[in-house]
Amino acid sequence: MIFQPELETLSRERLEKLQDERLRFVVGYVYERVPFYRQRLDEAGVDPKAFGGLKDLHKLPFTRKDHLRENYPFGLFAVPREEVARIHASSGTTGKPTVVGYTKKDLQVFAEVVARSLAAAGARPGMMLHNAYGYGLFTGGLGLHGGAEALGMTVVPVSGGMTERQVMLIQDFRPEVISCTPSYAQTLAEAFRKRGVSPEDLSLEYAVLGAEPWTEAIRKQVDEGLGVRSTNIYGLSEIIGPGVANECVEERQGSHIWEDHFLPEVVDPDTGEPLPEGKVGVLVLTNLTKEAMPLLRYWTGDLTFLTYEPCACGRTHVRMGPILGRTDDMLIIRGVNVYPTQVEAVLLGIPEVVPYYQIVVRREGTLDEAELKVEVSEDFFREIGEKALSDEVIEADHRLHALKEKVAHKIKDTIGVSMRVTLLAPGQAPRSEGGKLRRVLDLRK
Ligand code: ADP
Ligand code: K
Ligand code: ZN
Repeated sequence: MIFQPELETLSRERLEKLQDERLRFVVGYVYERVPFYRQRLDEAGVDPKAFGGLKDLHKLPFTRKDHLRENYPFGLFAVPREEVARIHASSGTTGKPTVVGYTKKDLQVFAEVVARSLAAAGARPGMMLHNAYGYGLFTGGLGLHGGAEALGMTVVPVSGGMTERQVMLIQDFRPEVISCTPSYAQTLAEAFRKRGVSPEDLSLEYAVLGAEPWTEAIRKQVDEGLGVRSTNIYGLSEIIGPGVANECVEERQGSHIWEDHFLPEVVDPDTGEPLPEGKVGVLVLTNLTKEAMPLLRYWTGDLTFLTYEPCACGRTHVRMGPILGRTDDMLIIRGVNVYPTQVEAVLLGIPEVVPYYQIVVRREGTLDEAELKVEVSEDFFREIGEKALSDEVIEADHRLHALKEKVAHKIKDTIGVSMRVTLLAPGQAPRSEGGKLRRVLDLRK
């Protein structure tokens, strides 16, 4: 089923005409309303009145995550605060999170693109959605929720965590569709297997998985473990949230980007030059219809490629490949975005440790496990008698044990991710040898 067939199957010619009109409009709109864009466009020598639409897209300056941080919280809003109907913020941010806003109409568009995504994933009006994305400032939970309601589904707003309860609700309520991160789908599959519940006994037919990178190997596990056909949902809060793109369940060969709202490009990560179809580079997205906070050429940092080949499902919108990696140092741990600098900020606030640290991420079973190795301060080390910091010593010394707990709690409270903390003696964490220091060891690949 196609949710908005007239829009999702527009001919390339008509789609480009629509994009061209909308792009011209949005460039003038942000120039008039957002001082940041007026300045950026002036600097780039772009006069909105002379702007040539789609063919001049490459002349527009990029918008980057730092620009959102620098304009924290509402500096990029294009409407008065009173007209903002909802605020979200990027997951796992501390210090200055990236804040985004939506007008009533933006929320309607958000619901529509998620409804398109759900329909592409196999969902139908009347089906039940078990929505295990986190609710709150994170766009996942409320994003899927609004889309499911717009499609006419029955929504179960379970949110993340409490696997026992989820397992029970899925068996009792018998939903046809589930939405969550791919790693959480693996966890649930594992939980059902342990209980001896076979996939044929589960009501689930479709799974809509996203917010973190995943592979065909994970897809196979989830499909077999839950007895579903799973598809990829892609999005980011800066652009709208989940529902920027979704795979069609028929083909599962790339995710259709809802191009009448989000204009995609793939550019060279080093030069920013647009790349031809099929070449891997950074995905750059421009909001064509957003009112509260439209972004021009937003640098997602996500590496992928585009294909304009017609899709057998009938949708004409361009498809993006899977996310192959990121160009910045952002980590995604259980769907939550984590920057090493956030960890550093937490450590700076704890006098007994120094910001010499390393984050090690492993995949244990189906879940991401993060370990934070951090050095204690020299003063603190002297106080505890310069003992070798073995696990036994730490467990036996209440000061060391308490410090370990304190670091773990602060990390969890501010970043939203649990990390196992390992205390190191002064001088034991890796130091830069002149080059870039590898503070992150991602062993999941
Ligand atoms: P979301 O609510 O979609 O997780 P965030 O703004 O918190 O939004 O995080 C967005 C980032 O999450 C993206 O830039 C990308 O790196 C990652 N992401 C989202 N969906 C996917 C997906 N389907 N595959 C890979 N990475 C994804
Ligand atoms: K994410
Ligand atoms: Zn398709």
